Amino acid sequence: MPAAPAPPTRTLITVAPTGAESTKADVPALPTTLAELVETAVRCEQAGAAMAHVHVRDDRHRPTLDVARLADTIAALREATSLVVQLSTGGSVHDPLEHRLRVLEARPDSCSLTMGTVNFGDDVFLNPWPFVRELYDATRSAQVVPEFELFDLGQVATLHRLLDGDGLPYGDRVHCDLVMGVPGGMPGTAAALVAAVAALPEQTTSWSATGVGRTSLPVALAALGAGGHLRVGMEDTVSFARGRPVEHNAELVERAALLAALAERPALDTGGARELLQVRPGPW
Ligand code: KMH
Ligand code: ZN
Repeated sequence: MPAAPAPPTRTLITVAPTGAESTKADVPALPTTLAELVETAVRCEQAGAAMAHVHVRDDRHRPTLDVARLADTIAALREATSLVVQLSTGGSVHDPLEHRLRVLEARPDSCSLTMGTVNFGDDVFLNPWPFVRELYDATRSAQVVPEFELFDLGQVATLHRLLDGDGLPYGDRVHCDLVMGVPGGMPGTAAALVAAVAALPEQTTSWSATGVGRTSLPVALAALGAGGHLRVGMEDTVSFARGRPVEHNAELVERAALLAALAERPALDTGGARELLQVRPGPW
Protein backbone atom coordinates (compact mmCIF):
# COMPACT_ATOMS: atom_id res chain seq x y z
CA MET A 1 0.00 0.00 0.00
CA PRO A 2 1.51 3.42 -0.94
CA ALA A 3 2.39 5.74 1.96
CA ALA A 4 -0.25 8.42 2.61
CA PRO A 5 0.92 11.82 1.32
CA ALA A 6 2.14 14.22 4.02
CA PRO A 7 -0.60 16.70 4.99
CA PRO A 8 -0.09 20.25 3.74
CA THR A 9 1.61 22.66 6.15
CA ARG A 10 -0.83 25.48 5.34
CA THR A 11 -4.58 25.59 4.76
CA LEU A 12 -6.13 27.06 1.65
CA ILE A 13 -9.30 28.84 2.72
CA THR A 14 -11.77 29.49 -0.07
CA VAL A 15 -14.70 31.78 0.55
CA ALA A 16 -17.95 31.23 -1.35
CA PRO A 17 -19.70 34.44 -0.37
CA THR A 18 -22.95 34.49 -2.35
CA GLY A 19 -24.01 31.39 -4.28
CA ALA A 20 -27.02 31.32 -6.53
CA GLU A 21 -29.70 29.77 -4.42
CA SER A 22 -30.41 32.13 -1.49
CA THR A 23 -32.41 35.29 -2.19
CA LYS A 24 -31.48 38.76 -1.00
CA ALA A 25 -34.97 39.08 0.43
CA ASP A 26 -34.46 36.01 2.60
CA VAL A 27 -30.84 36.77 3.46
CA PRO A 28 -30.22 40.54 3.43
CA ALA A 29 -26.57 40.08 4.53
CA LEU A 30 -25.80 38.19 1.31
CA PRO A 31 -23.32 40.22 -0.81
CA THR A 32 -25.15 40.58 -4.13
CA THR A 33 -24.06 43.97 -5.47
CA LEU A 34 -20.57 44.54 -6.88
CA ALA A 35 -19.76 46.95 -4.05
CA GLU A 36 -20.87 44.42 -1.44
CA LEU A 37 -18.93 41.65 -3.12
CA VAL A 38 -15.71 43.69 -3.28
CA GLU A 39 -16.06 44.81 0.35
CA THR A 40 -16.63 41.18 1.32
CA ALA A 41 -13.64 39.99 -0.65
CA VAL A 42 -11.34 42.57 0.95
CA ARG A 43 -12.45 41.61 4.47
CA CYS A 44 -12.27 37.90 3.74
CA GLU A 45 -8.74 38.21 2.36
CA GLN A 46 -7.74 40.06 5.53
CA ALA A 47 -9.34 37.25 7.57
CA GLY A 48 -7.35 34.53 5.80
CA ALA A 49 -9.11 33.60 2.56
CA ALA A 50 -6.89 33.08 -0.48
CA MET A 51 -9.50 32.18 -3.09
CA ALA A 52 -13.06 33.38 -3.77
CA HIS A 53 -15.66 31.14 -5.42
CA VAL A 54 -17.84 33.73 -7.13
CA HIS A 55 -21.46 33.77 -8.29
CA VAL A 56 -22.68 37.08 -9.69
CA ARG A 57 -26.11 38.71 -9.32
CA ASP A 58 -27.90 41.21 -11.55
CA ASP A 59 -29.33 44.61 -10.56
CA ARG A 60 -32.35 42.84 -9.07
CA HIS A 61 -30.09 40.50 -7.03
CA ARG A 62 -30.94 37.50 -9.25
CA PRO A 63 -28.21 35.07 -10.39
CA THR A 64 -26.72 35.98 -13.76
CA LEU A 65 -24.07 34.51 -16.05
CA ASP A 66 -23.83 37.63 -18.21
CA VAL A 67 -20.24 37.49 -19.47
CA ALA A 68 -19.62 41.25 -19.38
CA ARG A 69 -20.84 41.39 -15.80
CA LEU A 70 -18.64 38.45 -14.87
CA ALA A 71 -15.61 40.11 -16.47
CA ASP A 72 -16.31 43.41 -14.67
CA THR A 73 -16.57 41.51 -11.39
CA ILE A 74 -13.23 39.79 -11.94
CA ALA A 75 -11.60 43.12 -12.78
CA ALA A 76 -13.00 44.75 -9.63
CA LEU A 77 -11.87 41.85 -7.43
CA ARG A 78 -8.37 41.92 -8.95
CA GLU A 79 -8.19 45.67 -8.40
CA ALA A 80 -9.11 45.44 -4.70
CA THR A 81 -7.59 42.09 -3.67
CA SER A 82 -5.01 39.50 -4.66
CA LEU A 83 -7.44 36.62 -4.16
CA VAL A 84 -7.51 33.81 -6.69
CA VAL A 85 -10.81 34.40 -8.49
CA GLN A 86 -12.78 31.26 -9.19
CA LEU A 87 -15.99 31.69 -11.17
CA SER A 88 -18.82 29.23 -10.75
CA THR A 89 -19.71 27.31 -13.89
CA GLY A 90 -22.51 25.69 -11.91
CA GLY A 91 -24.57 28.85 -11.90
CA SER A 92 -28.05 28.35 -10.52
CA VAL A 93 -30.12 25.20 -10.94
CA HIS A 94 -32.07 27.09 -13.63
CA ASP A 95 -29.14 28.13 -15.84
CA PRO A 96 -28.91 26.44 -19.26
CA LEU A 97 -25.75 24.48 -20.05
CA GLU A 98 -24.76 26.75 -22.95
CA HIS A 99 -24.72 29.81 -20.67
CA ARG A 100 -22.60 27.92 -18.15
CA LEU A 101 -20.02 27.10 -20.85
CA ARG A 102 -19.66 30.78 -21.69
CA VAL A 103 -18.48 31.66 -18.17
CA LEU A 104 -14.90 30.92 -19.25
CA GLU A 105 -15.03 33.84 -21.70
CA ALA A 106 -14.71 36.12 -18.66
CA ARG A 107 -11.19 34.66 -18.11
CA PRO A 108 -11.17 33.80 -14.40
CA ASP A 109 -8.12 32.24 -12.71
CA SER A 110 -10.12 29.15 -11.82
CA CYS A 111 -13.59 27.74 -12.25
CA SER A 112 -15.71 25.13 -10.58
CA LEU A 113 -16.38 21.97 -12.59
CA THR A 114 -18.88 19.49 -11.18
CA MET A 115 -18.45 15.83 -12.04
CA GLY A 116 -22.06 14.82 -12.46
CA THR A 117 -25.75 15.41 -12.00
CA VAL A 118 -27.13 15.50 -8.47
CA ASN A 119 -30.49 16.14 -6.87
CA PHE A 120 -30.27 19.54 -5.22
CA GLY A 121 -33.06 19.88 -2.69
CA ASP A 122 -36.25 19.91 -4.77
CA ASP A 123 -34.27 20.75 -7.93
CA VAL A 124 -31.69 19.03 -10.12
CA PHE A 125 -28.14 20.29 -10.67
CA LEU A 126 -27.56 19.06 -14.20
CA ASN A 127 -24.08 17.96 -15.35
CA PRO A 128 -24.36 15.33 -18.09
CA TRP A 129 -21.13 13.55 -19.07
CA PRO A 130 -20.80 15.17 -22.54
CA PHE A 131 -21.18 18.60 -20.90
CA VAL A 132 -18.54 17.77 -18.28
CA ARG A 133 -16.10 16.79 -21.01
CA GLU A 134 -16.86 19.83 -23.15
CA LEU A 135 -16.42 22.18 -20.20
CA TYR A 136 -13.18 20.44 -19.20
CA ASP A 137 -11.83 20.84 -22.70
CA ALA A 138 -12.80 24.51 -22.63
CA THR A 139 -10.91 25.07 -19.36
CA ARG A 140 -7.73 23.87 -21.00
CA SER A 141 -8.21 26.07 -24.08
CA ALA A 142 -8.89 29.08 -21.83
CA GLN A 143 -6.00 28.24 -19.45
CA VAL A 144 -8.36 28.22 -16.48
CA VAL A 145 -7.62 25.88 -13.57
CA PRO A 146 -10.67 23.78 -12.73
CA GLU A 147 -11.69 22.88 -9.22
CA PHE A 148 -13.40 19.50 -9.42
CA GLU A 149 -16.56 19.70 -7.32
CA LEU A 150 -17.69 16.35 -5.98
CA PHE A 151 -21.15 15.98 -4.47
CA ASP A 152 -21.15 12.19 -4.11
CA LEU A 153 -18.98 9.09 -4.56
CA GLY A 154 -20.28 8.52 -8.08
CA GLN A 155 -18.81 11.90 -9.00
CA VAL A 156 -15.45 10.81 -7.55
CA ALA A 157 -15.59 7.81 -9.89
CA THR A 158 -16.44 10.16 -12.76
CA LEU A 159 -13.33 12.22 -11.99
CA HIS A 160 -11.22 9.05 -12.43
CA ARG A 161 -12.94 8.51 -15.78
CA LEU A 162 -12.26 12.09 -16.87
CA LEU A 163 -8.60 12.21 -15.87
CA ASP A 164 -7.85 8.73 -17.21
CA GLY A 165 -9.51 9.47 -20.53
CA ASP A 166 -8.81 13.14 -21.10
CA GLY A 167 -5.61 13.80 -19.13
CA LEU A 168 -4.56 16.49 -16.67
CA PRO A 169 -6.01 20.02 -16.49
CA TYR A 170 -4.27 23.26 -17.38
CA GLY A 171 -1.47 23.71 -14.85
CA ASP A 172 -1.22 19.94 -14.18
CA ARG A 173 -2.68 20.25 -10.67
CA VAL A 174 -5.81 18.36 -9.63
CA HIS A 175 -7.64 20.27 -6.91
CA CYS A 176 -10.94 18.83 -5.68
CA ASP A 177 -13.66 20.18 -3.43
CA LEU A 178 -15.98 17.77 -1.63
CA VAL A 179 -19.36 19.48 -1.40
CA MET A 180 -21.15 17.66 1.39
CA GLY A 181 -24.56 17.81 3.01
CA VAL A 182 -26.56 18.91 -0.06
CA PRO A 183 -29.98 17.21 0.12
CA GLY A 184 -29.42 14.70 -2.69
CA GLY A 185 -25.65 14.37 -2.34
CA MET A 186 -23.34 12.67 0.15
CA PRO A 187 -23.96 13.48 3.80
CA GLY A 188 -21.76 15.95 5.65
CA THR A 189 -20.19 13.41 7.99
CA ALA A 190 -16.65 12.43 8.89
CA ALA A 191 -17.33 8.89 7.64
CA ALA A 192 -18.44 10.11 4.21
CA LEU A 193 -15.48 12.48 4.00
CA VAL A 194 -12.98 9.71 4.80
CA ALA A 195 -14.59 7.44 2.19
CA ALA A 196 -14.52 10.15 -0.47
CA VAL A 197 -10.90 11.12 0.26
CA ALA A 198 -9.83 7.46 0.10
CA ALA A 199 -11.45 7.19 -3.33
CA LEU A 200 -9.85 10.32 -4.87
CA PRO A 201 -7.73 9.69 -7.98
CA GLU A 202 -3.98 9.32 -7.47
CA GLN A 203 -3.50 12.41 -9.68
CA THR A 204 -5.10 14.55 -6.93
CA THR A 205 -2.67 17.19 -5.67
CA SER A 206 -4.95 18.94 -3.15
CA TRP A 207 -8.50 18.80 -1.89
CA SER A 208 -10.83 20.85 0.25
CA ALA A 209 -14.24 20.21 1.74
CA THR A 210 -17.40 22.20 2.23
CA GLY A 211 -20.27 21.29 4.52
CA VAL A 212 -23.63 22.75 3.58
CA GLY A 213 -25.96 24.10 6.29
CA ARG A 214 -25.39 22.70 9.72
CA THR A 215 -22.75 20.29 8.41
CA SER A 216 -20.35 23.22 7.91
CA LEU A 217 -18.44 22.79 11.18
CA PRO A 218 -18.31 18.98 11.32
CA VAL A 219 -17.03 18.87 7.75
CA ALA A 220 -14.41 21.58 8.41
CA LEU A 221 -13.15 19.72 11.47
CA ALA A 222 -13.07 16.40 9.60
CA ALA A 223 -11.27 17.99 6.63
CA LEU A 224 -8.57 19.47 8.84
CA GLY A 225 -8.15 16.12 10.60
CA ALA A 226 -7.79 14.32 7.27
CA GLY A 227 -5.28 16.78 5.75
CA GLY A 228 -7.64 18.82 3.60
CA HIS A 229 -8.26 22.48 2.86
CA LEU A 230 -11.43 24.43 3.66
CA ARG A 231 -14.23 26.20 1.83
CA VAL A 232 -16.66 28.31 3.83
CA GLY A 233 -19.14 31.06 3.05
CA MET A 234 -22.74 32.13 2.81
CA GLU A 235 -23.25 30.13 -0.39
CA ASP A 236 -23.04 27.07 1.84
CA THR A 237 -24.39 28.19 5.20
CA VAL A 238 -26.26 31.26 6.37
CA SER A 239 -26.18 30.29 10.06
CA PHE A 240 -23.12 30.92 12.19
CA ALA A 241 -24.54 28.87 15.03
CA ARG A 242 -27.95 27.60 16.05
CA GLY A 243 -30.32 30.59 15.93
CA ARG A 244 -27.53 33.03 14.98
CA PRO A 245 -27.48 34.13 11.32
CA VAL A 246 -24.18 34.91 9.61
CA GLU A 247 -23.76 38.69 9.61
CA HIS A 248 -20.77 38.78 7.27
CA ASN A 249 -18.79 36.16 5.33
CA ALA A 250 -15.64 37.32 7.13
CA GLU A 251 -16.96 35.71 10.32
CA LEU A 252 -16.91 32.31 8.64
CA VAL A 253 -13.43 32.89 7.23
CA GLU A 254 -12.14 34.05 10.64
CA ARG A 255 -13.50 30.90 12.24
CA ALA A 256 -11.97 28.71 9.53
CA ALA A 257 -8.61 30.46 9.98
CA LEU A 258 -8.82 29.89 13.74
CA LEU A 259 -9.55 26.19 13.25
CA ALA A 260 -6.68 25.92 10.77
CA ALA A 261 -4.31 27.63 13.21
CA LEU A 262 -5.41 25.27 16.00
CA ALA A 263 -4.64 22.36 13.66
CA GLU A 264 -1.16 23.91 13.20
CA ARG A 265 -1.83 24.43 9.51
CA PRO A 266 -2.46 28.19 9.38
CA ALA A 267 -4.11 29.94 6.45
CA LEU A 268 -2.24 29.92 3.14
CA ASP A 269 -1.70 33.35 1.59
CA THR A 270 -2.76 34.25 -1.94
CA GLY A 271 0.74 33.76 -3.36
CA GLY A 272 0.80 30.30 -1.85
CA ALA A 273 -2.62 29.57 -3.32
CA ARG A 274 -1.46 30.59 -6.81
CA GLU A 275 1.53 28.28 -6.42
CA LEU A 276 -0.61 25.41 -5.08
CA LEU A 277 -3.16 25.63 -7.88
CA GLN A 278 -0.77 26.75 -10.64
CA VAL A 279 -3.18 29.38 -11.95
CA ARG A 280 -1.93 31.24 -14.98
CA PRO A 281 0.28 34.19 -14.06
CA GLY A 282 -0.78 37.76 -14.72
CA PRO A 283 -0.86 40.28 -16.25
CA TRP A 284 -4.29 39.29 -17.46
N1 KMH B 1 -25.81 26.60 -7.45
C1 KMH B 1 -25.61 25.18 -7.48
C2 KMH B 1 -26.74 24.52 -8.20
C3 KMH B 1 -20.89 25.60 -8.60
O1 KMH B 1 -20.81 26.76 -8.23
O2 KMH B 1 -20.19 25.14 -9.50
C4 KMH B 1 -24.35 24.81 -8.13
C5 KMH B 1 -23.13 25.37 -7.57
C6 KMH B 1 -21.90 24.69 -7.97
O3 KMH B 1 -23.10 26.35 -6.85
ZN1 ZN C 1 -21.11 27.67 -6.32
